[in-house]
Amino acid sequence: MTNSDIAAVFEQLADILEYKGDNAFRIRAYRGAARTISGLVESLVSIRNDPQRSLRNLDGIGADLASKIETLLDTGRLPLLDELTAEVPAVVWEMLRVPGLGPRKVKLLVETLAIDSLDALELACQEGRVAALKGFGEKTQQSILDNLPFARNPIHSRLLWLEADGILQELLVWIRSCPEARRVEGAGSWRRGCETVGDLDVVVESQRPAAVMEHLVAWQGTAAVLLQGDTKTSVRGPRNVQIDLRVVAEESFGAALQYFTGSQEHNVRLRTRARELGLSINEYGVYRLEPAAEAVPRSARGASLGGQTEEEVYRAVGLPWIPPELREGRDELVLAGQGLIPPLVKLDDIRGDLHMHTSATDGENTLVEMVRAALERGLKYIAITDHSQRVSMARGLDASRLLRQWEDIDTLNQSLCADGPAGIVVLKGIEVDMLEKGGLDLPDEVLRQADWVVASLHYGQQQPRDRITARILEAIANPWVRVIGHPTGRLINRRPPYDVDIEAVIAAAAGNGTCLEINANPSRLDLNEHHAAAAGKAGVRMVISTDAHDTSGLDLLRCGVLQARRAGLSAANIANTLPLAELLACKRG
Ligand code: DGT
Ligand code: CA
Ligand code: CA
Ligand code: ZN
Repeated sequence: MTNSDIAAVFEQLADILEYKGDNAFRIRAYRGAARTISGLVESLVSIRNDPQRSLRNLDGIGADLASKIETLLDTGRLPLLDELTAEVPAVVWEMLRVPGLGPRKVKLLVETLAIDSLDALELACQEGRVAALKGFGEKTQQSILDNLPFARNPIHSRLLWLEADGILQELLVWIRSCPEARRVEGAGSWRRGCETVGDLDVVVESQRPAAVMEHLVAWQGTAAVLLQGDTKTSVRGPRNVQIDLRVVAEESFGAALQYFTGSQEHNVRLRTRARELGLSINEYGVYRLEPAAEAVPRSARGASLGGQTEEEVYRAVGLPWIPPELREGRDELVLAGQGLIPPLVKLDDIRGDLHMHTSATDGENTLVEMVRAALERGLKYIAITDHSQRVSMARGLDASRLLRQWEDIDTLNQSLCADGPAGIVVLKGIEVDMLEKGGLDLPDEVLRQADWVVASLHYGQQQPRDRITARILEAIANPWVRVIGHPTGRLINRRPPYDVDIEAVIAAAAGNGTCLEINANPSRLDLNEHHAAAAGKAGVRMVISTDAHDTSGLDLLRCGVLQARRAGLSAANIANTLPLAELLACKRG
């Protein structure tokens, strides 16, 4: 089992226990464990096998969870989950995919209305039976109806990029351990850094394809073999994901990697360009197009003009290498042809993280622990941005608690520079809520004392477009607000964005010098690539922040960087690539 499988098991346990009305503390522990595990870069197997380390040293993993992880690693199953699953009707899992329906609401629907399918749920809504339930009402009923197509759409069951990455990294380590494998690379939508990934594609260079394919079949993550050919094998892997492996010879590796990285649309355009130059590109290489080439067997078509590396393939059609994140068949070939592909922002360019939570609100780690973790990761500055009071579920801060936190931050900054220059500067920040009725959750006299204000919209997400847009525009115009957090509120696979006029938001942000966030959480990635690209063109600076709720959450920056790269953004588009003094000079209150 991979990290991603195990995280999914703990999420399921938490859902099912919540459904059954179990102890809130226990539920929280499972969710925390799932979060820690999905944020781990290293595999649980290697941590367990390292005699110097212990699973119990991971954040939020005690003796009980450690032993459950071991059971999962050893047997691939967890008896507790099997038992609990048997006690709950299967429709529960389907219903949990409807945005806005949590375990408690699902339970009420199942037990009082005897809902046994999404169709039955739809009918119950249409007949008004859902609205009549305690705690539901007309609004919730309508929102369930609106959200049913979302839950039914298979696109919302694709793996998040980070989940796919967890599985793929373990797979790559395994394939690279095969003595017959030479170059081994992941391709497809994973390599392009897409928000979600359908199946995993791996390209391998080898002179003995059969040995490499046998090696994949022998992987501990392989659950079933779907197809086995001479140079291609497909298996079902962890989390039911399909894995497509292609094995090619040295002279074709670059051509195959290019082909299987896609996207399909990018490849179609690249081949069209090749044809116009009298060339043909396929997964084996680049060839000169002969008249009636189809009639000639491939082996007789003459030597390949390139294919050992991707660079050779692009060079053959007069182009520089194009970063995979841009290969979506938009304008990348035109830009590349004019030498106008921008240098994309890199993880190393990011100097600070400007959105994170501590145990003062709904974070898992203390201020000091977060700062230490940020220092270990080489960040030069961070902003502590806990929730404001409106977010009562997270024990949001009122003015007096916030001012006390800021005193702690002052003291901490002083101690950080007690013996020489500080390695990191901690900014006094807040994630202030945009209230349903308009306005912000803390007065300007408080906000003006902050170093960094993130304004976010968490409540009233069902309001009509003009209301939502007006609330955000008001926050953008506030002189103390530096950045709008997760500007559309979507949660990938779980909740559509709220209805907002994003063009108006971008124009206002540009006009006020307010930044927009690219929230790096793999479920948010908000702004998305299209909006981020538009914001960049409009001259808006973006901030890539993790919104970390624990120390391991700080590792998510790379997901936000990938999203920014897909939007074609450079370091100059991203505010937190700036040195601190320049960052703070960006928008003056
Ligand atoms: P996914 O798996 O749905 O997240 O998306 P991809 O892009 O990984 O798609 P996939 O796995 O079907 O194929 C990987 C790449 O291989 C794809 O981006 C382009 C190339 N490819 C696969 N099948 C075809 C095809 O039938 N025609 C063309 N032109 N390209 C293909
Ligand atoms: Ca794929
Ligand atoms: Ca595939
Ligand atoms: Zn936050």
